[in-house]
Amino acid sequence: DFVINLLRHPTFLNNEYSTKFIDETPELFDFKPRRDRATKILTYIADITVNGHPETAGRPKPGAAAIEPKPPVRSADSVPDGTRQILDRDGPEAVAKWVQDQKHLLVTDTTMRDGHQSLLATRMRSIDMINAAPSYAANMSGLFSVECWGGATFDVAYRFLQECPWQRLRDIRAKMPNILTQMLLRASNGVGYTNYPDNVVQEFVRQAAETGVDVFRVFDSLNWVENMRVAMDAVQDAGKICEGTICYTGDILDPDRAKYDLKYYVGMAKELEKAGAHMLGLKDMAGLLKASSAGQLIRALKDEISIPIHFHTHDTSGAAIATVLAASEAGVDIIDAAMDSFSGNTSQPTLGSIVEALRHTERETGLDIAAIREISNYWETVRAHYAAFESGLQAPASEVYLHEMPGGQFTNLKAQARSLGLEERWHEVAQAYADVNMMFGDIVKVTPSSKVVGDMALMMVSQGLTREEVEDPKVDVSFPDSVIDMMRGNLGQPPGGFPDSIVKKVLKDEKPNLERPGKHLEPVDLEAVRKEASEKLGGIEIDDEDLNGYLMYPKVFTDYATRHETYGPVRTLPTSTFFYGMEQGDEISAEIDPGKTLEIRLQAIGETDENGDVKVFFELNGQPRTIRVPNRK
Ligand code: BTN
Ligand code: 3PY
Ligand code: ZN
Repeated sequence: DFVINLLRHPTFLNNEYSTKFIDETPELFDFKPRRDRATKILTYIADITVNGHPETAGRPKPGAAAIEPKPPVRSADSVPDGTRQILDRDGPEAVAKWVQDQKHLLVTDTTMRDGHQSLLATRMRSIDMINAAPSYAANMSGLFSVECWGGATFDVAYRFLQECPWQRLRDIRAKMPNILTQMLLRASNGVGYTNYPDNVVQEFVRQAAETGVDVFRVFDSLNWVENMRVAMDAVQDAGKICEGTICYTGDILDPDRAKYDLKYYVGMAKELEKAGAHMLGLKDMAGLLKASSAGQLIRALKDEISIPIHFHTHDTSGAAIATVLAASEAGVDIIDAAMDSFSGNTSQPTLGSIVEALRHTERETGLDIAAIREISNYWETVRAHYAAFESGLQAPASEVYLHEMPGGQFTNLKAQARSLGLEERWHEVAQAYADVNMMFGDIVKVTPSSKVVGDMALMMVSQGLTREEVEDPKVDVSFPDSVIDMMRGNLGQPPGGFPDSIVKKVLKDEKPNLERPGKHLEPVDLEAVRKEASEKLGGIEIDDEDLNGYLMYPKVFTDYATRHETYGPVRTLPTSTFFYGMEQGDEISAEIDPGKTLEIRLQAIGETDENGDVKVFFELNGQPRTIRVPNRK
């Protein structure tokens, strides 16, 4: 039955479906009664309209700028060739060679990943990205890549946005077929916070490559190359671009931070080149590389390795553009920037301003500034809808050189501090963060090691503990689980190891594991896990993408899948409706399949009845529909 239904389905015949075709096409299951997707979506809208969305309750509301975002113009309907065609035609080494042959500075746009991760707690929804993708394809084909996947976006898509990260990737890829898509991968920590068994990492990379990632920026949260090889090898096996990445910390000019000197970075770069990296990523996740040292570092790296260099930084200090220009001057090949309206502060430096700064110079980017403005104006209206997730950060600050928090963590930790009632004591948290770093032996702080440092800092401020007290063998301290886990060696080893005294204090008599964590993790039986996930979800089919979601985050995935069963493809709703529901008289469209659009009008909201339910009256494609939801307010 099923196969015949599938083959006859018009979308299948037209070859225009995107992912989750089976999941999203219930007529395939017509032999099995279930609620249709329109009813599910109306139920979601009714529920949010009556009860509000839990994530936006009590937060600032979108202001007057939050008009419905109109996709930016396209200069042409045909799509010019870009970097993607080089990869597909000639492979990753050819892309690296092509990059090196370019005189101009190449640019990666981070808006769809690090931009919103660093400014809006990673809450940007797929639909807002997919609507921009055709203009990138038409007008921005000179970009090196668009970073649009990985990091925290994977988890947040399932957990908070009720959408499938794989589908996001597939849809962006389909609408932007000429620009390389880039992801951030935490090596053996995948897109999670813990070390996964090797075959889980390998399977994740294989699937990401198949679904649409072209460039994998692979880093380790303690800069341990040993712990990066499994992921790097998997990227190479998939025929994609492996950007082996150094995380930058400290200050190469500071004699007191000699652990992270020029020699250290050059040594790590050579190791990564030897491990088969097609490019070197230089990831300055906190924005610590100063303009005064960038030239020296980039020149030294250029002298010592022969692969292209891709520089990433954050503008937390307000000085990132100076560093980018210094790196450009020193010959860096590619830099990261965010579209203007998603740039600055804890995000990347401003793309349009970098383009302008290099105009009429040897390194002129060739990007079209009018197209950049057009796209940035679109992102500006998109951003207005996410007012609930703005951090309220008012100004850049040099305090970042004290605490060294990654841009993607800063606002998160601030929110955590707020929830613990420590908001007015933020500057103490910043100082504690710096103290914990030194207590742990001066380590790289980036997900997940940054979370460990943050957990410890919050604990110390809330309990009024100083570094001296924590280190004092006579003071009894109950450490956060994440600290115990890291001292056990479960995130690997930093250069020189963790200081013996702190390991002893945390682990007492327990001996840490100094080997690569993955070495001690049994491979996962993938088919058994697929079966387990399916059984937990009432027997639904678990495809390879779902399986990879489940492997990273079992509970987050099953919660998502359960809600999906109730609410349907809510990813197709406009962002205003998703977070705030509708008002009487509002009309929206939701394209639930290519060419299949629901026209939804909210006619009226009834009174709460004696059972505590509310009737919400809709018109769906011109036909009246009534949905009853509980009033939980
Ligand atoms: C989330 O909870 O993270 C988002 C998914 C939506 C949850 C639904 S929205 C309608 C209903 N009201 C709630 O408070 N939760 C569910
Ligand atoms: C992440 O791992 O999500 C990061 O952005 C690290 O900087
Ligand atoms: Zn970053």
